[in-house]
Amino acid sequence: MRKALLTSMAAAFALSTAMPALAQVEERTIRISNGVNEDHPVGDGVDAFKACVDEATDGAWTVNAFWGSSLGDDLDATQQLRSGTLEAVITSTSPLVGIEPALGVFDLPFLFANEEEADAILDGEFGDYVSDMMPEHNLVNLAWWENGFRNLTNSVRPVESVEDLNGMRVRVMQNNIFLDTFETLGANATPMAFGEVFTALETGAIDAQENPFVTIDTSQFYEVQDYLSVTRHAYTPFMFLFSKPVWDTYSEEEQNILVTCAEQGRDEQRRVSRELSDQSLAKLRESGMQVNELSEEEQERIREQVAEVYERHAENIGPEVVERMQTALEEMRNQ
Ligand code: KDG
Repeated sequence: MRKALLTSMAAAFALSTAMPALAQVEERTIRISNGVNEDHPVGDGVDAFKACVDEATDGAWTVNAFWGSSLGDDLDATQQLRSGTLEAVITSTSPLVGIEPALGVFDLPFLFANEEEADAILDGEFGDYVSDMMPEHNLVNLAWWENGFRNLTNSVRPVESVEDLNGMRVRVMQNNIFLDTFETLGANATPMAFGEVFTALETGAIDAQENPFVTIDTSQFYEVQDYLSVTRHAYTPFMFLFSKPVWDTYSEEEQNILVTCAEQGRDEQRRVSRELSDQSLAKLRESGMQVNELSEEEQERIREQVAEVYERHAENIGPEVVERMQTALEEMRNQ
């Protein structure tokens, strides 16, 4: 529904921009909350979004991005969108499962094999299916951006086998599936907002955390972590969420500018995220972190141990949601 509506709107927008008059827009200010820092690839995506909006509105809109959870963490900022007191947030899906349980499907361990699968699912029918669930929560998902494949860092020991996780105090996002996954692997998992992680690692309140290389790099976790184990145990998407109470005050033409420019920002953000990932890994090595890749057999042992997580959480995520995801993945892999 959403895609068909927007496709027709995009055609109308393209036609309108072919006309001599610029899009008819009001003066607007859009504040975007981010938990990551500005030098994260999300910063490049926001710059591309801003440039697109500036051109489409001839400077009528002002876009102000806020970094490092300065307007609140993912969940706090998202609640502000729902009440219409903040325009936008770029957030992981994981902390939002209390608002929409279906988002938990993305937290199932080892769901995607690579970025190509993630893009195909998120930008295809399944991504629209999940995005269409957001308006009932007073939210509009403008586009899927990339957080990325998650890897484990810690300050205790190299994690070369599942047993090395025993008793390790691992911070996880505020999400029962991540909590269950790491508890199942023998760790002592602690849910925590992203903005608190650096200090908790620095003070020794926790031993470990897990995030993509570019986040470990741009949040300077290498300053307070000694070991990095390449696990790629989950792929987290970002949602570029917009407040529906604010969205409803925008004209169709203005709404289409938001979506078109968020998708342009997405393409740039994903490009930079993938380009920087290897550079960030090299920087983490240079910073003195001891990096290890888990062997294939160890990765298989972890996959087997966490397979039960799917059964335990399918009911809460929604059996139809899990089934649609698995069907979409099977169809893509069998092409
Ligand atoms: O801006 C996003 C961050 O707030 C957070 O979602 C990043 O992956 C993340 C985490 O570990 O919380």
